[in-house]
Amino acid sequence: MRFLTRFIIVYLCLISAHVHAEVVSYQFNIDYKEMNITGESVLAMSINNQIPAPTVEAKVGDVLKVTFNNLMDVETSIHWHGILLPNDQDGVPYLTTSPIKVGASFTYEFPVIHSGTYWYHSHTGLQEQRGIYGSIIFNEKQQHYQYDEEKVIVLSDWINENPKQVLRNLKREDDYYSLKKDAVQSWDKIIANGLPALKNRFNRARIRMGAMDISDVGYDAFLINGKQQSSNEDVKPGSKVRLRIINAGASSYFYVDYAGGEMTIIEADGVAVIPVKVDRLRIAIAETYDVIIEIPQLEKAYELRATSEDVTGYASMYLGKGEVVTVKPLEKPNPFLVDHSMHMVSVDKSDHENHNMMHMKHKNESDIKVLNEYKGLRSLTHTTLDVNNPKREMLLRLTGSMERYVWSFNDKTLSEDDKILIKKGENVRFILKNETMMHHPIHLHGHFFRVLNGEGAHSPLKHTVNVPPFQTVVIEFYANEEKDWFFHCHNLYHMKNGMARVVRYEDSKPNNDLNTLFYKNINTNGDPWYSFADTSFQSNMMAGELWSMNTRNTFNIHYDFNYEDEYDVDAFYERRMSRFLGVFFGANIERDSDDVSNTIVTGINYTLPLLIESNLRFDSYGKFRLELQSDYQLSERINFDWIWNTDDEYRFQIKYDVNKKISAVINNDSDFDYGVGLLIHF
Ligand SMILES: [Cu+2]
Repeated sequence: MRFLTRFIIVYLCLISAHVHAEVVSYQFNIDYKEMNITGESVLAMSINNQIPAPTVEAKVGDVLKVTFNNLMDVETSIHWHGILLPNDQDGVPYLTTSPIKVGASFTYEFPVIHSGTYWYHSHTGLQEQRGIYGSIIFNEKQQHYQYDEEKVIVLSDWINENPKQVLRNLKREDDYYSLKKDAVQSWDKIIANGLPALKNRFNRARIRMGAMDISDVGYDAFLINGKQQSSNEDVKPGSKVRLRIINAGASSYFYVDYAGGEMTIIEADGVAVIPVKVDRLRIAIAETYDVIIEIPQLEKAYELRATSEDVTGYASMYLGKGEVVTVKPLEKPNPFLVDHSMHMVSVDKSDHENHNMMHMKHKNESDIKVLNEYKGLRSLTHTTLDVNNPKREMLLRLTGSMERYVWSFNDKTLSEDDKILIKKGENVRFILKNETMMHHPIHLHGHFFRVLNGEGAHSPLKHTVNVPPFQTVVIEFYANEEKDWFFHCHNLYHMKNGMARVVRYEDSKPNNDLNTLFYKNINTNGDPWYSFADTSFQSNMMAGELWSMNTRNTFNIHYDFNYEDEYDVDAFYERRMSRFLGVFFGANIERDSDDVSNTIVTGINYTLPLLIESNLRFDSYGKFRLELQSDYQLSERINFDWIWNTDDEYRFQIKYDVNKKISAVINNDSDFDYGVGLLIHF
């Protein structure tokens, strides 16, 4: 009886709590917006005509109700990044939630059950790069931090080019943006960096690794709250300001520096941590950090600067008024003296020990404190999982490379392997082993996981974790949800190119047509083709290449023609078996003076150490031929390539890139002799 009474009281309380929950509503329009950030007018995407979108703010206990009207002529969606919410409100189009169709409205509604700084963004195509992102503040019922005011700091990256074109460029050429970023790793610079750099490059080539990649895209600007430069004159000297820093960049990591002193981290990914002071904050894509800064007593304008990790640009916000106090600019990382796991190969032993490139310092600021991959980041509360739960452990290798611009888990893209099955009630542990040269910010929807960073019971809870090149990060979480949750690299271009999975609770499969459509779409459209062409007009010949590729297949047509009656045409289909091995078959038509030969050919392409491409082929006349080729970037714009085969045919070519569309070439070919001309890239 007593139990029943208590039960009824609790039940009534729950009802009244629900009845009294305040509904916080927003009405937003998603539409195109003409933007001009760097002198070029660009059709971007905005929410309520703003980039970033307006802040969504509510407090724990509220019900959030946000309606979006899609005024664009393409469908869209909104994902609530880092928020715990019902599966059908998560906003991954088709997987969990209906897309917001053209001309339609959609209302997301969910209870706010935890506090923190988060963000929302489109999960459709590459729209996030175009501007559909905004901040979320969920306030606690009772504030327990001490500060005078707070500011939201949304970091993002901006490119004038259409993101679809960006993706195509990355598919075409692994270092497409290096010229734009002033980061071409050419031999003249390697030599200028001396013996350690030469050795380093040789060692990399020996294990078939190309130049170091820090970032994929060459951006036109980096933004704080949509601006390259801004100021906040109203902050008071001596006051404490809470900054809610969100990295909404599509593919940029940032360093945040503050000219007024240290920053005290109080929350990471919206979760309270034991306060830790840093001089510089490094923030991976899609993470959030809350820090408290002090505005010095002296009335001046103190710079808060977000520098992209590749140090190709930055955005500044000035806090306070008066004389400007700037941040000491970061030095560009030297890619020539960093090995494949981003360790310094410099001869200076003290530098060599522990500092990876991300913490390369200005020579006289050697005591700068930056959190090194979450070491020293400690949750305020114990986060240990119940040891009695059944356990599931999975190795997820982060795989892929810049060469074909394919990114994957365990060598398989989302379209090749779509699900990771787990069960409710398990302690799930993912071992994330990065086998690539790039950082990957890995994000799980609808959950917080512990990052096993050596802090034991205080391991921090996060929704996004950075996994550095050639390093392993272990995460674990208690599986207390249901249905399907997206799990992916938050570098937008990596996600789009395969580094994604669905974490499915196998005991509660979603059962609706929408979800079925998601998997159908992956199968039919999940591996798009990209087509390219090169053609050259030279004094001695015309040559060209047309190719189409997706994750594992390539169709290639190659031709040479000497303006008389000699030509050579190859048409091949190649299947990529691994990063280094491809198997092909096709046909060759060759005409020398008056002799025409048609041959069926098959063979393998294999990348040899020192990055020499070998092609071993066997033709219908029973003849073998081995062909070798390679190329070297001599200077920023000059490239040398050679090709030689066992029929003693050869070609040497020097190419000067006028721009990304046109190169001037000069070559010597065993069949066509010397020539000069132009090479055009389509
Ligand atoms: Cu990635």
